[in-house]
Amino acid sequence: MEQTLLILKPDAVMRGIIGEIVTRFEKVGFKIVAMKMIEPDYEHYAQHYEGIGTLKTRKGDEIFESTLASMQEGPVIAIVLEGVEAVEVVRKMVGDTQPKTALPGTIRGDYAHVTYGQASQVGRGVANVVHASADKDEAKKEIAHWFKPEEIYDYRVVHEQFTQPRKQ
Ligand code: 3AN
Repeated sequence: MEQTLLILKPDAVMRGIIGEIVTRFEKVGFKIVAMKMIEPDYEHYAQHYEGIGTLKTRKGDEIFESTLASMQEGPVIAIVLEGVEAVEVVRKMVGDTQPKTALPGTIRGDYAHVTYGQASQVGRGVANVVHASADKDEAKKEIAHWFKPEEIYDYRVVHEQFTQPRKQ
């Protein structure tokens, strides 16, 4: 089974919508194999967003620094989700990076409306509720960056039976 990293950003934690967001992934059938509240420092986020995510290279210094500052406004919830093609399905549920263009039904489309333009006017990283790994390689690197192997648990959820061969 595939694993992916999901981060509930400070805006999600401070708005008190942790439960609502986690519920969406549980309803879909993803298994939560790791979860913790954590308030990482600049270096941790620099490695996450540039070392792994190449945000500075792709979007420049200003967006990189404002994103790191926004992420350090409070604690976040880090989660490892496991399921069939978890990386792609979780990204689908998360929606477009810019909430204004994220479709209704996605987390960013349902829980935020802000734009890149407004975020840059006020010097903030766009507050888009969650982060999710972009591809399988990023997921592997991000999970290793946020969790020790012993923080990731192995157990069964009841709906796993529907992803296993049928009993004869
Ligand atoms: P995603 O998080 O959808 O993979 P990335 O990796 O391009 O998108 O961006 C990482 C984070 O940087 C975003 N989640 C957002 O918070 C912030 N960000 C990206 N582009 C902008 C932008 N143009 N203006 C403000 N913040 C941005």
